[in-house]
Amino acid sequence: MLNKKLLSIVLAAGLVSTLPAMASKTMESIKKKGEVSCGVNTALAGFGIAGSDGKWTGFDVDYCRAIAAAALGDANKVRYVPLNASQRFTALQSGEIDVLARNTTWTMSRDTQLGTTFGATNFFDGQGFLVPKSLKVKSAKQLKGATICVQSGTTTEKNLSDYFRMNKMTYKPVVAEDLKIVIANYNEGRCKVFTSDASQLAAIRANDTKQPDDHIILPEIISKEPLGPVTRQGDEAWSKLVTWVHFAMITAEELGVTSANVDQMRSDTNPEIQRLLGQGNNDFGKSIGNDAQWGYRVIKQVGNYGEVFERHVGKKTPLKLDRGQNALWTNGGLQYAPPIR
Ligand SMILES: N[C@@H](CCC(=O)N[C@@H](CS)C(=O)NCC(=O)O)C(=O)O
Repeated sequence: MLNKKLLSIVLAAGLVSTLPAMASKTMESIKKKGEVSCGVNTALAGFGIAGSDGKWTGFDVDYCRAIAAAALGDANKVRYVPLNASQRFTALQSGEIDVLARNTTWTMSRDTQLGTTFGATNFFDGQGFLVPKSLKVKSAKQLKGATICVQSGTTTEKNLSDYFRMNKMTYKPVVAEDLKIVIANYNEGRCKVFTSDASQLAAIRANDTKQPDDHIILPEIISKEPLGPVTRQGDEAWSKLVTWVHFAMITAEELGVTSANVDQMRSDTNPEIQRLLGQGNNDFGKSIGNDAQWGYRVIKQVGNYGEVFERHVGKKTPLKLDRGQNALWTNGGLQYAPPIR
């Protein structure tokens, strides 16, 4: 048995280049259950919603599917647990879910005080305001004294209070825990303004208002909302797997590997593609408690990041979102993956 000092000397000398694969309790339990328990939105079209057939779809749902494809070999082996904002961290802390994939903002207190951990940002967002056109408001600066609908247990609530205080304006929050109630409050006029992350405003305008064209999102974006999956602290192998699933999807987009061409790409000689897909002697899965083909399965069964974005929230969907900050770094966006090597 090497003691710590000796181990560091050995590592520094480059005599031992890797440590043994990390064991993951979460992975063990998932294998036993045969499914990944994934915390998702209660009903937010484009991100996470169950259809009348009970089938879950959405951008975040595809993250759950990608994790299941990597961890269990089958994107369908997911148990979806719908959670509102206030319930989500307790569900993770208690072990009810293995991962939370539900527009959750990475903040310092959430990362360091809740026994939870963040690693990937799968959607760069920011908080905005949705208003009926009939209000004839063009800027958030005109919202003095407004009634504003907001969901509790969110960063949204806090940013709202900071923004109005900073701009020396008053407002009346109309708060509810359940998204359905927040939406009903807005649609039934109990508030004039709806505030949340801009992506969620686009989803709500498209799917939950009578006439989407009667509503506009104001130009001000008042916060940074880096949204990403959350895992429990203390199971690094699992947390790293969840993070690297996102990086694999970004890497695939960078390399032009899609769900449609991934089988051909397996014989491509580009070493980056070989590492992503676990070809040749490459096995980057082992160190995250997995096998060499984890990346291949993610792309084959779910797709690369761009495919998932366009499928659920892109220009051809009711949400009509631009890639914006979620474009690849090579296209002027913020989505960037560290190299697989
Ligand atoms: N990103 C923010 C807000 C996330 C959030 O919960 N947004 C609401 C927008 S209304 C939502 O998506 N609710 C969906 C639900 O409760 O199912 C956070 O992490 O606190």
